[in-house]
Amino acid sequence: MAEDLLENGTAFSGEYNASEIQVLEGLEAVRKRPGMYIGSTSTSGLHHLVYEIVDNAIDEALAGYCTEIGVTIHNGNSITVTDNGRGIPVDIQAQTGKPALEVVYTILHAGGKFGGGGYKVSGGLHGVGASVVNALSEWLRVQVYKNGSIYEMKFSRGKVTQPMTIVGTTDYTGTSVTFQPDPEIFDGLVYSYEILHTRMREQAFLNGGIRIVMTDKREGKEQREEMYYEGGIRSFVEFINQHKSPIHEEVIYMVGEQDGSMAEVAMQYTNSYSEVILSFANNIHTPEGGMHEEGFKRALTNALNTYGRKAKILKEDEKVSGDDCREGLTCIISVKLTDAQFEGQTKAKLGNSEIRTLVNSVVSEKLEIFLEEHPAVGRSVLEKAMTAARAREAARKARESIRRKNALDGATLPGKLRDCNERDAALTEIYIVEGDSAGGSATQGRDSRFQAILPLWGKMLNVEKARADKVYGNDKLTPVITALGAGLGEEFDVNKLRYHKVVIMADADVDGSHIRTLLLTFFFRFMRPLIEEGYVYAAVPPLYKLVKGKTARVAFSDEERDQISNELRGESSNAKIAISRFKGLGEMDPHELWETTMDPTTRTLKRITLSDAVAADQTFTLLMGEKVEPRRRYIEDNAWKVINLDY
Ligand code: TSJ
Repeated sequence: MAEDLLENGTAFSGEYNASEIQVLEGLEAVRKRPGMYIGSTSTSGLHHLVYEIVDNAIDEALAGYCTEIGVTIHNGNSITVTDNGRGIPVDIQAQTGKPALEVVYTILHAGGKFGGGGYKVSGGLHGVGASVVNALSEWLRVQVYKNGSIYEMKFSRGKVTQPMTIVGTTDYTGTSVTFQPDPEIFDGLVYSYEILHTRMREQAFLNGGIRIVMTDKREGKEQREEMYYEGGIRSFVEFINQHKSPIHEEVIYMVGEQDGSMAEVAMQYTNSYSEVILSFANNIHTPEGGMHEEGFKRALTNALNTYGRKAKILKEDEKVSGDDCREGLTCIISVKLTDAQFEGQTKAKLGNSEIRTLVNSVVSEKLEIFLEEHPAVGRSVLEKAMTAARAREAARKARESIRRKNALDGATLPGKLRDCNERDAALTEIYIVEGDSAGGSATQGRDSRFQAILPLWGKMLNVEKARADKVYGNDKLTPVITALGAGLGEEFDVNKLRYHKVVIMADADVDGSHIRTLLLTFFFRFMRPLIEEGYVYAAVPPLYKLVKGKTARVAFSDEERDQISNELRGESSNAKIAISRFKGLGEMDPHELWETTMDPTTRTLKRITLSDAVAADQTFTLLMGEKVEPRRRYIEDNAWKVINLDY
C-alpha cells in the first residue's frame, strides 16, 4: 500500500505521517466492507454512488450558489455529475498541506456513512461521500472550474494517479466529476436510467427551483430529460395525483422553522380510498415514517375534528379517526434538521422527537387557518372522512359475518392451496402463481417441505373501486387472505403470517405484469405492513436458455444473453450455441421451474419495496380509475410495463 502511494506521485514525499496512514486505512476500509458505506454491492449500491455525489451538488444549490445539476450515463456505464456552483475549493489547507480538493476525495468523512448525512447549514467543506465513491471507483476524474482556471485531479481505487494540475482556462465556475465503478467491487455495472431518473426527479421535487438534467448517452439508449419544479413538494403532490381525481383544486402547503430545523408539508385529497404519505428527512426517503409522520398525523386528526365541531359538520359527540382523516390523502412531508437520527432495521425511520413537535405545531397552526379561509374545502374533506368512518363500520360488520362463517380465521384453508409441511412461518414461502399450468409445474417442482403454492386465475377484483367491505367475501382475494392468515385492513397482523416469504410468480410479459400490479395494489391498500416489512417478493424467471454441448445456462436479460453467449463462444470447443426463449412459466417443466425460479440457491428474487408498491398503485389507478384520456394514452404507450423486473 505504502509503495503504491509513492509511485503514484502524490504531493508529499518521504515519511508517512499519521494522517497519511489514516487516509490509506480509511479508504482501504471502504473497499474491504463497502456494504457499511453504501448499503450493498448490488444494483442499489451501484446507484448509491451517484446519489452520494449528487447530494454534494444539491448542498451547493441549497447554499444558494448553484442552479443546475447534470447527471450523464456514458457508454461503459461511467457517470458524470456536474454543477454550476462555486467549484470545490482548491487552495492548500494549512492542516494537511494538501489542496482542499484532494482532502475531499481522500479523507473519509464520518457523515458519509450509509444512512448518515446531516443537514448542512454550516457552509463547511462539503464532499460527504466523495471519498467513498472514489475508493469504490476503478478510476475517477474531477475538474473544478474556478478562479479562471480548470483544475484537474485523477484517482484510481482511491489513490491519486494525477495530482491537482491546471489543464486550461475558463470563465465558468463549477465542478464536474466522472467515475467508473469498480468491477472488483460491484456485482454488476449496468446503470438503470429509470432508477436514476426516479431518484433525480424526487430530488428535483424536494429541492424546488433546482434544474436537474439527466442524459443517457449509451448507444441505443439515448435520451435526455430536464427536471425543474418551481412548486417543489407542491408539484410532487400534483405529480402523484395526476391521474387521480382531487376533491379540491389547490394543494395545501405549510412550512415552518424552529431552532434551525424546518418542516414542509404539501397535501391534497382525492376521491380514492387509499392514503399516500411520503416522508423525507434531509432529502432522504423515510419509508418507515417516524417522528415527522407522527407529528403530522396527530395534527391532521386534531385539526379536522376541531374544525368539524366548530363548523357544526360534526355533532358534539361525533369523531373522525386518524385513518378516516387520511382516506384519499396524498401528502409529502419534508423536514431538514441537523443530526438526523435514522432508526429501525433499515435506517428508514426518523427518530428525532423534537421534529414531532415542530411538524405538529406547523400543521396545527397552518391547517386551522387554511380551513377557516376555505370552508368549502373543509366541508368536502370532513364529509369524506365521515363517509370513510361509515364504510369502516360496514367493513367491520362484513368481516364479522364472514368470520362467523369461518372463512377468514385460517381454520379452513383454500382448496387450491398446496401447503408445505413446515409449520414455522419464518422458514416457509408461499408462491402465488398465475394460471393453471404454471401452478401445476410449480406444485410438482417445489420443495414441499417449505414451499407452498397458491394458483390464481381468472380476472381479479378491481380494488380501485372497493373499500374493505367489498374485499371481504371476494372469491379471488379470499384465498390469498386465508392462505396468508394475517387478516386485512386495520386488523392485519404480520405476527399471524403463515409464510415469511410471499412470492408473486408471474411471467415477464404484459399479462404477468398485470397480475403483479393487481396483487401489489391489493397488498399496498389492504396489507401495507406486508410490503413495508419486506415480506413480498417477485420471482424473476429467466428469459433465455443457452445450450452448448453439455453446458446449459439461463439469462435474465438481452445483455446477459449476449454476455453468456460470448463466454460460451470463448470456451474451446466449436459446438453450436443454441439460444431459445422461455415463452412463459407455464411452458417450463417442473424441474426447469425449480432450477431457474424456485431453488433458493440459484433463483433470483426481487424484494418489493414500498416505492414499487406506490408505482403499482399509481399504475392501477391510472388503468382502472376514472380519467379516461390519460388511461388510453398510457395503455398505448406502455401497456403494463411499469413494474419492471430488471433490477
Ligand atoms: F464532493 C463531490 F465531489 F462529491 C462534489 C462536490 C461533486 C460535485 C458534482 C459537486 C461538488 C460541489 C462542491 N459543488 N460545489 C461545491 N462547493 C464547495 O465545495 C464549496 C465551494 C466554495 C466554498 C467557499 O466557502 O468559498 C465552500 C464550499 C464548500
